[in-house]
Amino acid sequence: MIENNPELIERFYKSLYRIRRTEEEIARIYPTDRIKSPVHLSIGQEAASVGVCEALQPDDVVFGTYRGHAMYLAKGGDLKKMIAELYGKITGCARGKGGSMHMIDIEHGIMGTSAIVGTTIPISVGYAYGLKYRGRDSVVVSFFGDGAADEGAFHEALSFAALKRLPVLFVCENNYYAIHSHHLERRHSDNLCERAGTYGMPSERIEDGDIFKIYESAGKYCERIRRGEGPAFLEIVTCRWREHVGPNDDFHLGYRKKEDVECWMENDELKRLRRMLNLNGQDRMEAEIEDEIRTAFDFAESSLFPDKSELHEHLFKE
Ligand SMILES: Cc1ncc(C[n+]2csc(CCOP(=O)(O)OP(=O)(O)O)c2C)c(N)n1
Ligand SMILES: [Mg+2]
Repeated sequence: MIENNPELIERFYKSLYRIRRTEEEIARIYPTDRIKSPVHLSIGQEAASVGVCEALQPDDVVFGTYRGHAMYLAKGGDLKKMIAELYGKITGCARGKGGSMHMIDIEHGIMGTSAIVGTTIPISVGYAYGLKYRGRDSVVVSFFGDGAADEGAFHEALSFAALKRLPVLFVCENNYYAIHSHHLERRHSDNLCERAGTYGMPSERIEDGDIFKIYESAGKYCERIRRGEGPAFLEIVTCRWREHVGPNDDFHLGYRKKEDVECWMENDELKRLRRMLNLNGQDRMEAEIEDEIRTAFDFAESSLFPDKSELHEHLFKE
């Protein structure tokens, strides 16, 4: 029973707490206009990124979407560079020119995120093709939302990855909405796993957001991928607590029921893990993370904006 493994509980809790608190700070600072980019918060969805990324090896790589803070932090991305990027500062992970939707930290295997829905899926498949061609045994994880599964590129990428038995784990964070459209307003059935299966890859759907199940399933698929048996598909049903973009909740809009979100809040993985922790170490761990977050915001505040000459840098490969 991995639920009884104290080392794992601590690792999961630490990562979940770090992401939650970082995003709560982003939400708090956002109205001051010091953050210069729109923010798509992952609050409520963290267990998907943490469960999957904890199952990876350091050499594995991830690609993601504009809702990418959790993935970036869970894979070990530099927090100072992330906050500086949100502030539009030169010390940011994309030199202050990308903002929240363009998280990247190649040193830690975070290959990039994009604002254009679905675009990183074929890019991650291309990357996996490159890895296979060179005989490397790393796994590529492609994170995307349920809305991306409506794009043609999603289907083309899955089909090609299965055909060439590429080392990709597709991870769909299904929060049921593309902006304000429920998935059943966008397609006939909600079973993404069944669709992935028709392309020729194993797939699994985790419906309750249980981080241990996510970790085990991702680990199982990564082993399979490393054995050269081709791609796999993991659908993680989850819930975005805040508005599509921005720091607030959005119950006043009426496109979803408050009770549906509150139900996920009551079953929050962060709270569950906190109850499972050995309380002795918890205060110290949380204090260290709070310190790291404060330092990251101070770093962003005191960094400089890019010089005008930066405008024409990094547009093309040099
Ligand atoms: C190609 C493309 N089409 C439309 C949009 C507008 N758009 C931005 S976010 C979004 C919803 C995507 O939903 P999903 O993939 O489920 O991600 P979530 O926001 O739920 O994390 C849409 C349609 C876009 N950015 N790119
Ligand atoms: Mg969605």
